[in-house]
Amino acid sequence: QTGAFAKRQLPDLSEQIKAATKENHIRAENTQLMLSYQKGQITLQQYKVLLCSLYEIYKALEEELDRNSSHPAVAPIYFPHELARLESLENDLEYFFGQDWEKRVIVPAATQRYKQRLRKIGQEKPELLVAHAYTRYLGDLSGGQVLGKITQKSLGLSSKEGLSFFSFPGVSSPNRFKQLYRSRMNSVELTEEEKAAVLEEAVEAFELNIQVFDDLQKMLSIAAETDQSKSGV
Ligand code: 1FH
Repeated sequence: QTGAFAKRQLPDLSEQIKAATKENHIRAENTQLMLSYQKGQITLQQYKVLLCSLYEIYKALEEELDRNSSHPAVAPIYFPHELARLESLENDLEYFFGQDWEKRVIVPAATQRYKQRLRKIGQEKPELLVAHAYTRYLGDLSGGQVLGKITQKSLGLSSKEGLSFFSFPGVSSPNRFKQLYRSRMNSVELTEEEKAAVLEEAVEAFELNIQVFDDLQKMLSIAAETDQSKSGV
């Protein structure tokens, strides 16, 4: 088929990573926590524990991105001004938990594992950070925008208070920014071996997210049972 001089066009990383994680994305959307979320059944308690986990995850992700910001596989996808979520999460946590929010952050085991994975990669294989940054940031710029509106409505929040996680003041068009981000991902120079490892890590990143959602769900149902027994039901 291909002529001797025709160079076979290899698919871009952005296309490969999307295809590689397609099934995991469907599974994530179908975790129990997210199904009730999408139906607008999120409670304040659920949202608060989700914020706690997101805080721990973004703290690790963004500290590792910052530390590796001049690494050749990180520099092209390093957009702290446009994307950084840590400060907005801190603001939201303070809004919901008050001044002493730091003492009240509780996360399940899956969140600890996710965090540890990010730390390890930041220290040992920074070229894999792109997989994690892609999974979180492009997700937040996609489905996250819908989730923001659902959250506001479900919790009956009037202004944007407690919802800064969902807003990206530095991104005027999420779609155009996603295009830019994809082109930057595609400009990262990776060996075939490294590229395969990035794809594998993206699948892992989705799995870690799914485990966090499942763990949060479990944590919340245990809390609900305890409340019931306390009230003698
Ligand atoms: Fe998503 N996502 N996502 N998503 N998502 C889209 C694109 C991405 C939802 C809808 C969409 C998660 C969750 C949810 C990514 C990661 C993650 C798009 C746009 C939509 C509509 C598709 C397109 O452009 O073709 C909904 C709804 C979700 C919750 C109910 C979680 C699992 C994220 C990972 C942590 C990524 C990386 C993309 C970009 C794909 C691309 O390459 O273009 C979600 C599930 C959120 C469970 C919270 C909890």
